[in-house]
Amino acid sequence: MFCYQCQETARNTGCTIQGVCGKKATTAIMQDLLIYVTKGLSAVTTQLRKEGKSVDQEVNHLVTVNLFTTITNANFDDDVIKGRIKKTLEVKKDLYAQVEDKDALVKAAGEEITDYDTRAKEVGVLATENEDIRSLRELITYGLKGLAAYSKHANALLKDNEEVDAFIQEALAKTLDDSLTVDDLVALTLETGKYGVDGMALLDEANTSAYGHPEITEVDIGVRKNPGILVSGHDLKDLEMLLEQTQGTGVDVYTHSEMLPAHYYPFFKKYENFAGNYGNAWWKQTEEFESFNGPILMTTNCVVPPRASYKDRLWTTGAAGVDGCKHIDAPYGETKDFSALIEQAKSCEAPTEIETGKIVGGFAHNQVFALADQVVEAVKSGAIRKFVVMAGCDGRQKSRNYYTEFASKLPHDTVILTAGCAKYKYNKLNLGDINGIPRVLDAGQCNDSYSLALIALKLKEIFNLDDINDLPIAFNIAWYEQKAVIVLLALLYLGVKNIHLGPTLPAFLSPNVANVLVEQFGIAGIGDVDDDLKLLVEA
Ligand code: FSO
Ligand code: SF4
Repeated sequence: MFCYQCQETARNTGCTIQGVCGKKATTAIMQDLLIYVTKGLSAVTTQLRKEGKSVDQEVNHLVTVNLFTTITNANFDDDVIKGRIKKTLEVKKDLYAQVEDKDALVKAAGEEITDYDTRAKEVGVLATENEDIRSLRELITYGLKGLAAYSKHANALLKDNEEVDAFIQEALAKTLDDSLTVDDLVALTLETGKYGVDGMALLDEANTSAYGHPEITEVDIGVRKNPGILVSGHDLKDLEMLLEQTQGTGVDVYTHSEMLPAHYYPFFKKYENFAGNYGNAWWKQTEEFESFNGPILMTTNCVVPPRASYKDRLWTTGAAGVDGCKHIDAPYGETKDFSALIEQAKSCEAPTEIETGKIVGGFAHNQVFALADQVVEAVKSGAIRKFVVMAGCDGRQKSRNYYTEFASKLPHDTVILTAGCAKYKYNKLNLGDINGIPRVLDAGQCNDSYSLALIALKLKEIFNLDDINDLPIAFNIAWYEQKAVIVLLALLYLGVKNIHLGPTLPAFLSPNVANVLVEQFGIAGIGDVDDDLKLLVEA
């Protein structure tokens, strides 16, 4: 196996024996094959569109779920992945027969595969020999995985954007096209960022039209006395279905990690058993799931292979999967039946309290626009000197303590804008407020980085600036997996320069590709906290 798609890849070069994330080699190579056949299918659908034929929404959904399944910490179940390969090959074969100009297609489009193990070992990342082409192909593929995940969440709320799907497929097909040069692929990378913005906008629209606009909300981080169910991941539709089905059962529902921002949506506030948030970012789950005592529902990536002590309490849905854990699903638009999970909850003890207090969030675009006068006044008076975007991911590595230290040492006239699970590195530090504006403004999940971009664009308009980079905003972003890649590409597309990215730069960037990012966009790594504070705040 060879996988280097996330920030925790072994020795920051690549996982080759098994994943640091717990992914086995057998799973890794099947994921490679799933990506390969999905690219083949995408070549077919792209050609069909060129020939003026339409592609079913079901095929679009097959592509996005396939990509999502291979995101870091999403799916550890080999049988599920093999099933998806089989299904993809079947759909591809049918559609291939409809292509008129078969000569226009790459090999993968018409390829029939029966011996999965053999072929899987031939089609991985290292199959591309030129390291710059490989680097760009992977950068694009990872961005598309993130975009597919966001699309899938919108799809669950019955919102689709055919243009985004068509782009995902076209770009996937292009990563198998040997005629594309480094320059072509750099251009495709930026175009991926453009569709990243569109994909996040689609999800934002889907979430806010279903659940209202996030608003300032205090979230309890303690526990109640009833048995509970813990919901993790990003899928708000799953949460809604679970909350509906737990009414009157005596079972409380808690959010975990990236599900915390669900509390900010007005819609969910009507559920009295929607208790609070339990625990921290994804990587602490092995301890926190143990002490939660009740069932846990993983709605997306963010799964750490479970300990035996709670494995029978871990359930998955959607693209998430763990060998030996129960999985609940239903087609888009239909209700998932969570009754077995709720039954299990009733027999469990209430959660063990691990923290007490409250955290505040809900600063997505609508809420911040409502506070615009106050914010602009604070900037004009000098009460706020600078905003620092510290969105992104949290992770296991000790080097991420940098972000806690950076946040706590930031001068008192600075405000942190955040989204994603990176916030758990500093959202319980009580950093205070500036004239009533909290110093940590949490917009929501990683996809709500879109809100941060809208806020920046709004400020640019208010201050009448030509360039987003003239705003008093610095970017110090933490990344871990492929959703962060699409967020980064989206920011680059929007013209944001001088983003600091850590705790390490991606291993999949070859020196030449990294240079392009440094020279064209001013991307930089992180350094010493005090030096970076000077660089980012004083400048
Ligand atoms: Fe991932 Fe990052 Fe959203 Fe976290 S991009 S790691 S769990 O912020 O959340 O999916
Ligand atoms: Fe390694 Fe990350 Fe790939 Fe897991 S997802 S195998 S940790 S590079």
